Amino acid sequence: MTQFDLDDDQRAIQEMAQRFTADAITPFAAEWDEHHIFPRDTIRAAAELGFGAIYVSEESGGIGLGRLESALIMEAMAYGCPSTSAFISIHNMAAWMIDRFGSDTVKAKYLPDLVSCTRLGSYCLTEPGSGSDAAALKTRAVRDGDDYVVTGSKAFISGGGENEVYVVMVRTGVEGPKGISCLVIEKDMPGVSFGAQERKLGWHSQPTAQVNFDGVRVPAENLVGAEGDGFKIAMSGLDGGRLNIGACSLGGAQRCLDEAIRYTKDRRQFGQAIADFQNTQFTLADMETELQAARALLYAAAAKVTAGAPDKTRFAAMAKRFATDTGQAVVDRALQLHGGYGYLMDYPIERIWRDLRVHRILEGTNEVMRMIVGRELVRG
Ligand code: FAD
Ligand code: 2MC
Repeated sequence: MTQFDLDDDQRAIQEMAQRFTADAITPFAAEWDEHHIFPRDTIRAAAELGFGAIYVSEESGGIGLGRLESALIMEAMAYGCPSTSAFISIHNMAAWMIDRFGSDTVKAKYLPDLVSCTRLGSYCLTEPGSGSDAAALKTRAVRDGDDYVVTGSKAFISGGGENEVYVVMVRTGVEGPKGISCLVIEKDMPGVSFGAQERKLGWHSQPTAQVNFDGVRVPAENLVGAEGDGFKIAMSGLDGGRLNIGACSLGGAQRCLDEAIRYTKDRRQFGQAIADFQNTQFTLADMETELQAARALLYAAAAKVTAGAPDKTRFAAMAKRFATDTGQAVVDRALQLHGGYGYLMDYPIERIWRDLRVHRILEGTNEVMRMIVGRELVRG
């Protein structure tokens, strides 16, 4: 049976993340959402527990854990605030790409500050003209002596304008995936600028902005991996990122299920607790069942990504699609069970509903997830 359960170390990590969330995230999340506060100090406090570099190797200063442990941490933090948890996930993805594929020089230059969250990292793939079709990106980097000169724009960048370190997919060669490379670009390099902060439905505790590069000179030593490896590096980053986003949906949805159980036991209509209606119990039962199913798939996918299994990308895509759709459906039913009160900001449900909505869009839309799975199934 043990293969279907967490081991003692995993439980200890989960409990540490749950305690951190209860103390440092849950009490403040509504205020961060309402006033669009970016909780940089809380993110730095998370880094003191190692959560800024969960699967960065220990040699590079990270805590060197696997993807299941990462999912447990993300799920726990999302119980308090899915938006902040997802932000920390993106930072982890950027740091891991540098650690896994970067030279000793680029690692030494950026990882110590990323591990401690003294500097924060963004992941830059999407452009105004290329979202789902990521390999069509146009931001160009031209080699000139010891530098690359970078020109173009990245859209929707989480942390845009705020973060210090941008892991950017650029075109150094031919059209398509094989002409893409990965470069680390700093906020303060001349020619880097930012669009206005995007005004969003959710994810209010973190900034999102376009990032523009106008002839930015980037030292060639900032290349991560070899020229032409950028698309594969970006995609392998997303194998882990997608698990984490799925985990953030599970954490937010679990919170809403717990809130719904509490609320329906308390709220009385027609002379009885609404928890006593069969409709309520059936709804809660379906929410619990679907969440457990999504969690089981996500943990299985996480184990495959840790192990580098040949089908890891397909499993990460299935898990992301299923966990984010399920999470949204669970939160929506929790809102319904709260009646009109669920629609008010007095309860956390509407915030989590708004935060989880974007998980079905970013890190690859759920249609793209189906494309990844479907085309592999029919491949001869
Ligand atoms: P499109 O690609 O234009 O898609 C529009 C619709 O068409 C979608 O429903 C899509 O599923 C569908 N579609 C497209 N192609 C197909 C197809 N072949 N078959 C069927 N349906 C298809 N990007 C980053 O690089 N870094 C970030 O930090 C980041 N943060 C984000 C934060 C937020 C809040 C948001 C909203 C987005 C963020 N993104 C980020 C961008 C995100 O990854 C993209 O929005 C997403 O990949 C979709 O791209 P698009 O918006 O251009 O939509
Ligand atoms: N790991 C390693 N390599 C991979 C890979 C992965 N997960 N996925 C693809 N590759 C390789 C692939 O093997 C191929 O190499 P080769 O030709 O040597 O075999 C190469 O990359 C090109 O792959 P595809 O042929 O699959 O490329 P295609 O252009 O068909 O697109 C698709 C693939 C649609 C899956 C990809 O463009 C995609 O994931 N789009 C969605 C974009 C996305 O997820 N954006 C998220 C932005 S980040 C964000 O939203 C945040 C909030 C941070």
